[in-house]
Amino acid sequence: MRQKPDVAILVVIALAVLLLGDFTNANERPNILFIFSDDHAVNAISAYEGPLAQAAPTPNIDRIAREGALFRNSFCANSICGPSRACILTGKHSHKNGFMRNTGKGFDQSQWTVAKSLQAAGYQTAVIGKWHLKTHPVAFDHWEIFPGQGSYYNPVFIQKGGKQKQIEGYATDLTTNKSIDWLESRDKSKPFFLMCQHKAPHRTFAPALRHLGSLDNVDIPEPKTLFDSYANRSGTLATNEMEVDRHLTWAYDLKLRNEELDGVKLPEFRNYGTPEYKRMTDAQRKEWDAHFGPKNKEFITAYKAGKIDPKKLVQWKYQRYIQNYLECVKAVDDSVGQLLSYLDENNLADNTVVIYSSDQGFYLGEHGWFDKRWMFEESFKMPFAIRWPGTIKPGSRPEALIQNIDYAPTFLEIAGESIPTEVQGKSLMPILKDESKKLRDSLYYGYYELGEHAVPQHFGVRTRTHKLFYLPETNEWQMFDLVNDPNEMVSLYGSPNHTEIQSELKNEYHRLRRELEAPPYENLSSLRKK
Ligand code: SGN
Ligand code: CA
Repeated sequence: MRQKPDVAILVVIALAVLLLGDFTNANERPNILFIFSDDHAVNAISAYEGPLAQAAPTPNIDRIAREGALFRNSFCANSICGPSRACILTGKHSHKNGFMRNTGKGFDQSQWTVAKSLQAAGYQTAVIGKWHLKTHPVAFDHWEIFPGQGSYYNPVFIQKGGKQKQIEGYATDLTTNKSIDWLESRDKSKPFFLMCQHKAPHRTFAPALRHLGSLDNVDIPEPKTLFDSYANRSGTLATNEMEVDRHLTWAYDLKLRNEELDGVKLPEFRNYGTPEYKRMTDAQRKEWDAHFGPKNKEFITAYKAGKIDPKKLVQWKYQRYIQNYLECVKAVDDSVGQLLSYLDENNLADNTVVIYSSDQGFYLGEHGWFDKRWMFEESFKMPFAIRWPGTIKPGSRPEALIQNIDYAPTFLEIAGESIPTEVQGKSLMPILKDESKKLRDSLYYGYYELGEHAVPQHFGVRTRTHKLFYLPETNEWQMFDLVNDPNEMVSLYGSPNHTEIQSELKNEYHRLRRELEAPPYENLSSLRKK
């Protein structure tokens, strides 16, 4: 009889230990803050020390790189928005997660995602900002997303439950503030997984009012390939509709409205409208006009006087484009600064893994282009900076080839969860612990889009030193030596001096396609008829 109370006490103690153990464990599991932007090229991040680093520093993104690791060989699996996001959520290539193009059907929410695993493991999950997967987020305790591409000025947010609400302000700032509000109001007994996803610096490149003019007196260098003739590569390059010269539209992209033309007929004029200008409040529009008005007048006067020859015109367009783009980046960098400060002030910095990335790269005038899609370096590369105090050595610069399909398994390993066998990516954990480690020798790429900007479908392989890709529509192969021709100006495919590397790359391409279970090339004519 005397034993009973002892047993009860033991049970209570055991339960307390178990509960406490669980609780401590939950608190110890690292938080994951994933800060993600849209179309932010590595060349526009100063930590990457590219040609624009001096003109447009990004001190806050650079802080993540300084205090953690910066991956120079980080790539997407498919250089376009929705597909990149689907690769991130599923850890799988586009042909496996089904979201192969922006123009396809919505993301299949019945499949496994990293958010589902993290939520089930007790993480509080949230996504705020650009989503672009058509079907609403699943496995996020909180979400507030832009419909489709979203807008820069006074954007509409769709809130969990489907209600839409327009909010006055600038999209990047609103996305940041909402992220911080959520961090404040979350259940603090649980670890968190927050995806803070900006619209910027995506087209139409509309900067925040506070950044207008901030680059006026800065010399922004032109890329070496701004006047690329597209010789020595597939003829399809010359027919892409993403040239700074011919396809950036005057009012929409370059902020020179019809009303300001003063009777001048500008070349390549297409009326795309002025959606952001129309969205502005009177007060916002006044500040916008005070900035662009006099500059536009000066340009039109010079143009009328015949002072702007075709070459100068491209240079003017490039400057106008890049200024706006880089000014959009400034607000993204501010956002990173605010989020890092929030972590510092709330004693969260030590136990939060912070990532900065963007859905794909972007052409900042290289090859005469804007936009993305191609497997060429500028759009294939994704920025990837990651900080995790105590695990990642500050200032790490891993050389490993990584891809967006690796993020999901990495997040799972950070959270101590197992990685489903269907996941095609690999956890970055070995590299986070030791920057000299590598995951693979080659990467597979597949681009499936059919229309906009007229970039053809292509599929390829990239190694540390070379790249090979195939264009089914024209039945062409392209091959580049990335060491001797880093700007990818001459395809070596078919060159008698490179037969050995060519067959090695082809074998590797076919091996990857088999390993990843890539489907046969699509029948494009029947797809286009649909
Ligand atoms: C929009 C843009 C394109 C851009 C695609 C894809 N046109 O359609 O220029 O390539 O998005 O971008 S716009 O007139 O709407 O600005 S993505 O990042 O969402 O994939
Ligand atoms: Ca994008």
